[in-house]
Amino acid sequence: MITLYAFGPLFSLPDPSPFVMKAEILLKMAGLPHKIDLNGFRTAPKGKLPYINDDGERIADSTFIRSHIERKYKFDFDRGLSAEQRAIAWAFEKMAEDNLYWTVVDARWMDDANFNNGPRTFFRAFRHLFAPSW
Ligand SMILES: N[C@@H](CCC(=O)N[C@@H](CS)C(=O)NCC(=O)O)C(=O)O
Repeated sequence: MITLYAFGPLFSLPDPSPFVMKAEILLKMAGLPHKIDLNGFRTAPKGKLPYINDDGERIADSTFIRSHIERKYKFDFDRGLSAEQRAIAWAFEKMAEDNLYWTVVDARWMDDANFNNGPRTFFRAFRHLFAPSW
C-alpha cells in the first residue's frame, strides 16, 4: 500500500498544497490504492510535502512521484498525446509549477490584507507540524 504524506484539508481544499493535490490526483488517475498520512512533514526527505512511501521506497516531489508511478506501474499519464503534445503539456506543467505557483504564494503569504485567511489560518490548523519538538 502506498502512503501519501500530506498536510490535510484546508481553505475548502483537499489540501492547501497544490503539489499534494497533484500527487493524490496522480495516484487516483493511476488507480493505485493508497492511504494519506498527515504526520510526515517533520521527516520529509526534502523538508517539503508531498512525498510517498511505496513499499519502503520514499519518493519526494510530485514530479518524481509521477515518474515513479509511470516507471513502476507502467502508467502513462500522457497516453494518446503525440510527442509534440507531450512537450507542450510538459512546458505548461513546468510554467504552472515553477512560475505561476509563486503568484499563489504571494497572494497567500505576502498580502497583508489576506493575513487572517492565509498564514494565520494555516498555522492554526497545522501548528503541530511546526512546533518545536523539545
Ligand atoms: N517541487 C515540489 C514542491 C513541493 C512544495 O513546495 N511543497 C510545499 C507546500 S506547497 C512545502 O511543503 N513547503 C514547506 C516548506 O517549504 O517548509 C513538488 O512538486 O512536490
